[in-house]
Parts: sequence; structure tokens; C-alpha cells
Amino acid sequence: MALPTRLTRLLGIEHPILQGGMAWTATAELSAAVSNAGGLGIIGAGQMPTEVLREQIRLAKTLTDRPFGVNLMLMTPHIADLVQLCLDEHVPVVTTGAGNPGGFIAAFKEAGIKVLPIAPSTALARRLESQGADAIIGEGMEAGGHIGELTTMVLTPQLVDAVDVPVVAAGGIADGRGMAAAFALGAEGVQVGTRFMCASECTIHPDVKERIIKAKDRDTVVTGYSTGHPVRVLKNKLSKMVEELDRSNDPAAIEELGTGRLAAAMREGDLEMGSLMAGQCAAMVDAIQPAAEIIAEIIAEAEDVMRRMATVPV
Ligand code: TUI
Repeated sequence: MALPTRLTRLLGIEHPILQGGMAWTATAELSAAVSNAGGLGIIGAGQMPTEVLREQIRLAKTLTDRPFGVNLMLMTPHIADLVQLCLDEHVPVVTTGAGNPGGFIAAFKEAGIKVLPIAPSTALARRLESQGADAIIGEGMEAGGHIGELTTMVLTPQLVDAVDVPVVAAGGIADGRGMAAAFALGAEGVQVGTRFMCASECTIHPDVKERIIKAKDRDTVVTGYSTGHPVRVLKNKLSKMVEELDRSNDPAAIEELGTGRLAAAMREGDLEMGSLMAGQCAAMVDAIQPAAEIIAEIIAEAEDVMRRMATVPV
């Protein structure tokens, strides 16, 4: 991928690979490693206190000279403070998830910050493009964490048809085959989350990395439909309890049970009662590797697949 594309030019990166901004998981260390390897590292702000995010952004700036991003989770109660912090710190790129960032886009643009919202539907993508989004990240329901309804396979080409800005495909992409498939659907880049959870530089608990490496194809489940914001997680005791509460249609109990569970999983390694947010492609992750190696493998494999496909008769 030596030739610059619209997306790599927009972001000032070498390879069109974004690292998912996963809460409690994508810290400055991981993000800087991805950016140093030519991708776009993204700090997952999640529900971080503003001062913690400030430290993370400043740490990333000491660890890399390259562009990096911050993912803002829009359901966070103090989201306005986190937006202001990104403006004050002149973060190069902001991605957003779990809501509509329309009201914040103009301020980011004025500050010269690139904005890439995650959109689970064409209607929202169109609206965000008209409000100034620089690109759209289309995340299919193969992804881990909070998900929309559509798969990457059907969402990506519809987004490509719906907007003129570049589309980044996310959800279910862990290797060069997935990247080549995303390109075939018209995406100009990919966002990879779960595979980067097993990067050497990712600071999550080692037991979670091991659990991902052991995961098989049907080891994730979507829970929390009754709350209105379903999440994909690796199956465990907590996911079974939440499924039970979904069946009895008790969203308040799910919210209460869920409090602090993502941190318990990712930081303390609570494999049974932690929320093990991970995508379906957990089953495709089979090693802990440096971020640079992950990126080099994905790029080399995508190039190989695309070269071979160029000679396939249809
Ligand atoms: O945001 C994510 N993934 C996440 S956020 C998260 S933290 C969390 N914890 C518990 C419950 C909920 C969240 C864990 N994983 N991915 C991006 C994403 N964005 N997926 C879906 C959406 C989305 C949904 C609705 C984006 C926009 C949207 O707009 C609705 C509207 O208001 O128009």
C-alpha cells in the first residue's frame, strides 16, 4: 500500500488501517505503537475521567510523532468535557461511537481536527457527511462491544453508495483477506479492533488475550438487546446472566449488573464476571504479536490476495 489514497492522505498515515478505539483497552501505548507502525492508533476514551484522558493524550504525544486519534463514546455523561479536551489538546483525529456526533463536528473542523464518526446505517452517514464528517467508519455487527444491526458485508457497499467521503469498513476484519474484501466492497480503509487486543503493546490483562486466542467461531454472543444498546461479548457467566435478564425484559437490572464490568475484564482479567467485549473474529486471532507485525502481515496478505484475484476468471 505504498501509494497514497484519499484516506491515507486525509489522515497523514502510511497504511489504511485504523485501530479500533476500544474503551479500557486501547491505551496510549497501543495507539502509539500502531501509529509508529504506519497505521492510525486510536485511544479509547470510553468513560475515562477528563484528566485521565488528558494524561493519555499527552503520553501518546511523547510516544509517537505520527498522527493518532481519540475515540469518543457519545453515551458518556461528561462527553462535552472530553470534546473540549480534544479541542484544547489539538488531537489530530477524533472518531466517535455509540451516538450522533453532529453537534460537535463543526467545532472539531474549525480546530483542524479530522472527524470520522462510526455509523451503523446509511441515513446517519448521509447526515454526518452533510455536517462535515471527513470520512465514515461503517461498523458491522460482527464487531465487539456496542453494535448496530447490519453486517459489514451489506453495510459497507451501501455506505459507499450513500456518501462521497471515504468509507472505512469495520467489524469482522482481522487479516489481509478481510481487508481485501473490504476494498472489494468499496471501502478505502479498515478498522481492526479485536486483533489489536492481542498486540504485545496492548495493556489489557494477559488472561483476556489468552481467552481471545483460544476463542472459537461461535464463542461470542450479543446481549443487552432489551437495553437498546446491545453488546457483543465472549460468552461467560456474566453473558449468561445478562441473557437471562434480557429474556425477563429487565433492562434496569442489566445496566446495574453491567456497571464496571468492562474494566473488571480488561484491567483485572475477570474472565467469568467481566464484560469480555470482543468481535466474532476473536476466533481468527491466534498469537500475541507486536502491532507493527500485525500491520505488516495484514498489508502483505491483502496485497497477495488482491494480486491473485486480479487473475481469477469470473
Ligand atoms: O461504540 C462502539 N462500540 C462500543 S462503545 C462501548 S462502551 C458501552 N458500554 C456499554 C453499553 C454501551 C456502550 C463498547 N463498545 N462502536 C461504534 C458504534 N457506534 N456501534 C454502534 C454505534 C452507533 C449507534 C447509534 C453510532 C451511532 C448511533 O446513532 C444513533 C443516533 O442517535 O442516531
